[in-house]
Amino acid sequence: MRTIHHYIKNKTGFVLFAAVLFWLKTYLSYQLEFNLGVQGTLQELILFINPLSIPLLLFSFTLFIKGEKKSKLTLLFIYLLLTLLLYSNIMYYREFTDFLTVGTIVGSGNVSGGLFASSLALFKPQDLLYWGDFLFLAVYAFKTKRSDSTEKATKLKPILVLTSAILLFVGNLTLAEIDRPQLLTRTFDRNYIVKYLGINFYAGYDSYKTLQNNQIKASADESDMSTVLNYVQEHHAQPDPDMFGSIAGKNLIYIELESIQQFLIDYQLEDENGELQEVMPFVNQLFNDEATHSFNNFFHQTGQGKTSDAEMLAENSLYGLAQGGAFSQVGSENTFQSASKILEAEQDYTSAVFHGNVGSFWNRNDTYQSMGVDYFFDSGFYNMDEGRTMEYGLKDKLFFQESVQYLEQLPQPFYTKFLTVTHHFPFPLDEANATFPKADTNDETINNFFVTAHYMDEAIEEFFNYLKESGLYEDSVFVLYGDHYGISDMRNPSLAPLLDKYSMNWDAYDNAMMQRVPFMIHIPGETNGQIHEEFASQTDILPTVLHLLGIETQDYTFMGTDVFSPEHDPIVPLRNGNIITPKYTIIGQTIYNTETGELLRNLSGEELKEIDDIKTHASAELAASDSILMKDLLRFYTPEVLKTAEETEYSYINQLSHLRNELNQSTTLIEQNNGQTTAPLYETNAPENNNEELDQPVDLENQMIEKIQP
Ligand code: GP9
Ligand code: MN
Repeated sequence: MRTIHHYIKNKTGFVLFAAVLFWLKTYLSYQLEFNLGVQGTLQELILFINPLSIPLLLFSFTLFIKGEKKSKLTLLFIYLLLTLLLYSNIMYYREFTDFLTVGTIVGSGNVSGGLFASSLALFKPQDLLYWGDFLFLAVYAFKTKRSDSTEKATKLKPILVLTSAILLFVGNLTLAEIDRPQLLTRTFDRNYIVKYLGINFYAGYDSYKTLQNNQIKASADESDMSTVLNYVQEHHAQPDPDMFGSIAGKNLIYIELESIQQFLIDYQLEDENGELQEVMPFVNQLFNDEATHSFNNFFHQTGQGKTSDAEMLAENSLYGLAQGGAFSQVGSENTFQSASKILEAEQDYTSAVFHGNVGSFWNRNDTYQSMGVDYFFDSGFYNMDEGRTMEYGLKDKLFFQESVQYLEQLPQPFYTKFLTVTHHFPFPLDEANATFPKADTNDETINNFFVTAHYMDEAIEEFFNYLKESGLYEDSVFVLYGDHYGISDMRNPSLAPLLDKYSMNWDAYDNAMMQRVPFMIHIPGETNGQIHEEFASQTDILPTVLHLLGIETQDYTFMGTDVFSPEHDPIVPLRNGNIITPKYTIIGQTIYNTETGELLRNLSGEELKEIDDIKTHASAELAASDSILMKDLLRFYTPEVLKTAEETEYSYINQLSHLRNELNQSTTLIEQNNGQTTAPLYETNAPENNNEELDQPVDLENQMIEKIQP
C-alpha cells in the first residue's frame, strides 16, 4: 500500500493511477450496462483494452502543466467530464438502448429533459460506483503532500506517457480493423464503434462527424435546391395511363432479399450425384408468374451502406453516399420525403418495418423516425434466444413467423417492409437448417451461398402460405428486390465456372453485370405480368410503385423514373461511378458493349459524344442526390401534399400499446378475423420450433412492460 502511495504521489503516478481507475470503471460499465454483442476472444480483448487509451491520452496532457496543483485540478476536471459523459450514456442507454449523439443532446432538448426527469427511476445502486472513484481521486489528490521535490521536472516522462497512449490507440485501431474492416469508413452502428474503439473515442468521433456535416449544411441554401429541382423536373417520366392507379388501395408488402443476385433466378445447382437442384423454387415461381412484373436487367446501386443504402434507394429514390452509410451519417437529422411520409399524406397508409436485428444497426432507429415510419419491429420484439439467431439477427423462417403477430395488428392499408438477413455473407447456416447441397468450388463462401439462398426461399414461401391462409394475400401487392451483391468482385472468378464462364477471362464488365438483382412486383389477380427486359435500378422502385397506386410524382425529388413509363430512363448509374445502359457499360475510361461484353476501342466521334452525354447525365444525378443528403436540402422544399401532413413524433418504444389503441377502431386483420389472432395459421418447418427450450412464445405483455421500463 505504501509503495502504491509512493508511486501515485508524484504527477506521473497520479496520471497513470487515474487512467487505470477510469479504464476499470468504463470496463465495468460495459459489462453491467451495455449490450455490445461481443463475440469471441479477439472482441473480448478489444473491449478490455479500448477504454484505456483516450483517458490516458487526455490525462497525459496535464503532465505538461507547470505546478502540481494546477495539473491535478485539470486532471480532475477532465476526469469529471469523462465521468459525466459515461454516466449520461449509461442513463440514456437504460432508457433508449442506444448511445448519445451530439444531435440528441443539442438537437432535442426533450430527450435530455425527459431523461433528467426520469433519472430517479433509472437510478441503480451501482451508480454510486460510477461517481465514487471521482470523489476518492479528488480527496486523495489534495490529501497527499506536494511531491515536486521527489519528481524531477523533466519532459521525458510526459512524452513517454503521451506516446504510450497514442501507441495503445493505434494498437486498438489495428485490432479493430482486423476484426471489422472499414469500421470507420462505413460506420455501421454506434454500438460497433463503442465495442471496438471505446465510448470516449465514439463521443469524439461523433462530435467531429456532426461538426463536419453541420458545416456542409450551413453552407447550403435554397438556391442549391433549385439546381436539384431543375434536374428532377427535366428528368421526370409521366406515368403510363393504363398502369396508373391500377393497384390503388392495396396493402404494400416489400421484401428486401438480403444478398440475392439475379443470377440466382432460375439457377440450378448440380449436386454431388450430378442432379440439378433448383436453388430458389418459390421465388422463381413468383418471378415467372403471370401475376408478376419482373425485371431481369435491374441493378442495385448501393455503396458502403449496403442494406441500408438499398433502403434509402427504395424509400426515397435517393442514392446512399459515396462513402460510409447514409443512414448513419445523415439519417438522424435530415428531412426526408420518403415513401412512408408520402403514402401516409396521400392515401393514409400505415407504415412499418420488420427486421430481426438490433434497431441501432445502420442507425435505423433514428433514420426511420426521420423518414416517418410509424412502427419499427426490431430484435426487441422477437424471441432472440440462442440458437434462433445468426450474426445479423433472427433466422428468416422464425423472423417471418414471429412477424405476423404484429402485422395482423396494423391498420390497413399498410406499407410494410421485411428485411431478411440469413442469406448474409459469409452465409453460414446450422446443419438442421442446411437442407440444400453446397456448391463444390475452392471458395467456402461461394459453396454456402446456395444453401442460405435456398433457406430464404423456403422462409418466403412459408410467409406467402400464411398470407394466403389469412386472406391478406388478395388485398396486397408484393415488391421484392435484392439489396446488393452477395458474392464480391474478388470472389467472382471462383464463381465463374458455375455460370459457365472462364475464371481466366473474367473482367470488369463481368463484375458489372453481376450487380443485377431481381426486382418483381407481384399483383394477385394480375394476368398481364411478364419478364421485362428494360434496364432499370433501385432508384426506380418508388416512382413506379407510387404511380401504380395512383399518386402523381412530379413534385417529389426522385432520382429514378417509373419503369412502366414510355419515358423511363434506362441509364443506370452505379454508386461507384460506373454506368450501365442497354448499349454501353462504362467503367471509368473503359467502354464495353453491354450486349456482347466486347471491349470497345475505336469509337466514332458520334459514339464518344453519346457516351459523354451519358456520363454528364449520370454525374448530374449522383450530384443532385448527394447534395440533397449532404446539404439536407429537402428542408428548403416541401411539396404541397406534405405541407398539410401533421407533424408526428415517432417512438418505437411504446409502439405496442399504441397499436392496441388503434386495434378497436381500425381495419386490422385481427378485427376482420373477429378479434382472433391469425398467428396459429402460420406453418413453418423451422427446426428451432421443435426444440422445446427454444419454443417459448413471445410474451407480448411482459415485453411491452420491459420496453417501457428497461
Ligand atoms: C443487418 C443487415 C445486414 O441489420 O442489414 O447488413 P448489410 O451488411 O447487408 O448491410
Ligand atoms: Mn444487405
